[in-house]
Amino acid sequence: MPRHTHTDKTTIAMSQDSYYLGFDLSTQQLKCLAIDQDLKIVHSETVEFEKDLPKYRTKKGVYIRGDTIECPVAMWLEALDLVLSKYCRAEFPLEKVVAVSGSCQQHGSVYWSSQAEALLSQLNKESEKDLVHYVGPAAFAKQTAPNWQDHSTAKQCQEFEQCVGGPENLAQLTGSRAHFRFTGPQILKIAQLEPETYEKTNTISLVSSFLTSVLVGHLVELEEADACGMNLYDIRERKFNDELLHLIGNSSKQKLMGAPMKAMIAGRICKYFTQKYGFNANCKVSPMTGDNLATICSLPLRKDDVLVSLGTSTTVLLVTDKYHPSPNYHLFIHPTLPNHYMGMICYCNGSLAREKIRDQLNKERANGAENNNDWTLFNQAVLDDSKDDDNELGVYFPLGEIVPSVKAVDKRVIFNAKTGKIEEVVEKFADITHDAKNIVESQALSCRVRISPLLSDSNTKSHQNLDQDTIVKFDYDESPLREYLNKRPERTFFVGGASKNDAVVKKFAQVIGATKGNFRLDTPNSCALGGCYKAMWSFLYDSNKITIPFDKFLNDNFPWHVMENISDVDNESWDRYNTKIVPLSELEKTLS
Ligand code: XUL
Repeated sequence: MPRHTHTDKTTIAMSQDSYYLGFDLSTQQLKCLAIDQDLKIVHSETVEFEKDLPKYRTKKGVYIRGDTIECPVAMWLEALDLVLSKYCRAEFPLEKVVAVSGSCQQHGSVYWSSQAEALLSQLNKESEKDLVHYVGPAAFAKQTAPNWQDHSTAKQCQEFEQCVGGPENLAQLTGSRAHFRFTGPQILKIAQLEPETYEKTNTISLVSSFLTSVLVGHLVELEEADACGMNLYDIRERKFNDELLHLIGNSSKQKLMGAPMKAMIAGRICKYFTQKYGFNANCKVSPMTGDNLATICSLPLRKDDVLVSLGTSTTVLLVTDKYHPSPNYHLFIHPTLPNHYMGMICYCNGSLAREKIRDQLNKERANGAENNNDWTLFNQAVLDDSKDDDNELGVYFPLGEIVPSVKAVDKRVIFNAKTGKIEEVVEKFADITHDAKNIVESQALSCRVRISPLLSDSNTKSHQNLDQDTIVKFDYDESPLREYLNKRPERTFFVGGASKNDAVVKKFAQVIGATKGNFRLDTPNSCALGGCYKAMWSFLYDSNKITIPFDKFLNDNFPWHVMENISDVDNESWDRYNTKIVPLSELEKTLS
C-alpha cells in the first residue's frame, strides 16, 4: 500500500511511447480508451451492444422481464474481442500498452460454474478461436448477470436489514442500507428462487472482477472498493460480514473467493490477448473497479474535494477519510487511496425539476410563445440578488426523492430568519422568478448539508448571529447547527450536462462554498479515463517508479488545461446560506 510522501511535483521517468488502457464496461456499451505517458488521450474505440451485437436482442444492453433486469454475459465477451479488433484495425500498437484497468457497471454479478477455472485457463494457451468459444456457456451456472437497474429484490432487502437490526445498522456495517440493485440481496434472491443455479455456482464475480478474470485468464477475487456495493462487506473490519453471508447460505464465502483482492496488480494479461491482439506479455492488469469509483479516479480529487454531476438526476461524489455512513447515501472504500472513502449521494430530482420551472417561467413571461428550451429568464432569476427572498425556501420534487426519502411534492415556506422557524406555508411566492432561484438554492443546500458530516473542519469564521445550539435534523443525522457552519469542501468540480449552465453552477458553487476553488469540465470519458489513470498509477507504484499516493500523482500530472476555473472562493455568499439550514431541516421534517 502506498506510503504518503511529500515530494515536490513528480516527473515520470518512462520510456517513450508507453500506453495505458482503460475499459468502460457500462450498461449500453464497452469502451476502451488509451492514454500516453503524458496522460493524453490517444485512441478510443467503442462497441455498442444493441447496435453492434444485435444477435443478443438486448434493449439498451439489457433484458427486461417485469422487475428483473439482466445482461447476457457472453455479449460482454464478444464485445471485448470486438473492441480490441477495432484497435488492431486502427493499427494501434497494443504491444506498447504497459498496463490496463477499467470501470464496470456496479452491483452486477456473474455466476461461474465449477468448470470456469479450467475453461479460463485455456486462455493461457490458445487464441485461435474467440473468447466465447473458450469461455462458453459451460463456464457459467447462469448465462445472464443481474443488472444494477433490477428492482426485484424487495423481499431480500428486508431480510438483509432485519438480519442486522435495521437499515441504520446495515449502513453502519456495509456503507449503505439495503438496495434492490446491491449484489447481496441479488445473490440471496438467486439462492432462494433458483436453488439449482445457486448450487451449480462455484464462484461469483462482480462485473469488474469478471472482466479482470478474463484478461488475466483465471478467476480473481473481487476488487475491494467495488465489493462495498454489495451490502455484504464490513467496511471497517475489511471483511465479509459472517451473519449476512450466513443469510445467503453456508458456502457463500467460498463462492465469493473468501476475501476481496487488495493488491494493486491482479496479474499479467494472458496469452490469448498477447497472441491475438499483440499485447506485450509484460502488460499488467490492475483490477477493474466500479464506474462511480473509476469516475473519482478520473479527476484530481483529494480529501475534502467534491464532484457534483448535474444530469437528469444529481449525483455527488466526494473523497473523505471520515467513515460516517447514513441510510440515505453510500460509502465505499476508495479504490486507490488507502484509509479514504468515496461518498456517493444520488438525488432523483435534478435537471428535470429545474426544467419544469424554466418552462413555467417561459410560458408565463412569453405569453405562451414557444421558447421553452431557453434558459435566459431562468438564469437571470437565479443570479438576481436584489430579490427580497432571504426568508423564502422551497423544495421541488416532481419525482419522489431519495434524499430526503419522500414522495413527490412541491412545498414553499416563509421562515423567520432569526429563529429559523417556519412561519407560513405558501402556495406561491411573489412570482415564479422566485421559484427559479429557490429551486437551485435548495438543491445546492441539500448537497451542502449532506456532505457536511463527511468533511473536515475548514476553520472559516461564519455567521455569529445564529443560535448555534439549535438541533438540526437531516435524514438520520441530528446535530447542533454549529456542526454545519464550519464544514466546507476544498474544491468542487462540476461535470454533466447541466454543468454547462453558468448560472446553475455559479449558484451551486456559492452555496456549497469550496474554500480552494470551483472547476468545471466536460468529460465524456470519465469512467474509462479513471481506468487509464488507475492502470498508470498502479503500474508505476507497483514497479517502484513512483512513491507518491494516487491523489498527489494525479494532481501533479493532470492536464489542467482541460479544466475551467469557474468562480473564485466566495465567503460572503456561503455565509448567507447559513440562515437557511435550520428552515430546510424544519421543512424536510414536514414531508413524508
Ligand atoms: C451506482 C449504480 C449505477 C451503476 C451504473 O450505485 O447503481 O451508477 O453503477 O453503471
